[in-house]
Amino acid sequence: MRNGTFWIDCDGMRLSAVLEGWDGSPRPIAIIVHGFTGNKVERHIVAVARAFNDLGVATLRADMYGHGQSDGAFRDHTLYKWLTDGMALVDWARALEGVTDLYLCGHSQGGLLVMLLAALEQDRVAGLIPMSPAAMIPEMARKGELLGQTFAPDHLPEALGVWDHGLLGSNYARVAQAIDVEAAIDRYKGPVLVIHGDQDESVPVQVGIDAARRYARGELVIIPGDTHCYDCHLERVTAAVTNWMEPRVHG
Ligand code: FER
Repeated sequence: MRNGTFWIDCDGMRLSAVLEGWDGSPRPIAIIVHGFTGNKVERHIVAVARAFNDLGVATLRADMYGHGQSDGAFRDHTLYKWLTDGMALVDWARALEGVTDLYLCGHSQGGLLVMLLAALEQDRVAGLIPMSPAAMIPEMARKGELLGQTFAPDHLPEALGVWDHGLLGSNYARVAQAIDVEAAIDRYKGPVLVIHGDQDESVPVQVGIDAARRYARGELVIIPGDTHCYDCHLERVTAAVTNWMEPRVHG
């Protein structure tokens, strides 16, 4: 194994992943997950990876099912498929030579994903960093409100249109409706840092505030004046990651 881009198998589907900051010597690793319609080379995803790498933490950024270079159709992706992907990434990272502690970090839908994954992997996850976490998706799906569209939650349309991304099949909403975010929060007892911009146009900042409060060991950093993808103050986001991680890595 070496740093770079390669495939990780998830039950016959290929996930495109980038490993950085790894050299086989003992060090933590952070798995970093992008959001809905996002990918592993987005500016804010790469910037956060750099912050981990600068602390001596290896990073594994991956495109999830139906996104970026990975296999699967966008239309067919669900949070269950992303959870299976996430468990494959955790297994892969844990098997990597020299890996000590495992951290999970994700943005928006990837933030929700790592919150759910931390509950499943609670004995393996040293810390969790949800960024602008889209933790309201399950409740919105149950109400029949997703992507600015409304629908009857018990008679789902075959597909929802997603901007320039084509269609999203109804299995997405079926899965989202079945997910219990509060139970996942309550199951993870490790340290959590939630980061959220207070001008987020996609996920209200209150969602991040509520999640941080509910976690047994939740901390919150609000980025004043910033948007969903941190267009204004990305350096404050990376500083928050650095400040929170530093004593865990070198303390
Ligand atoms: C929604 C609002 C936000 C939604 C998804 C998101 C599928 C996720 C945003 C992101 O990951 O950036 O209604 O519905």
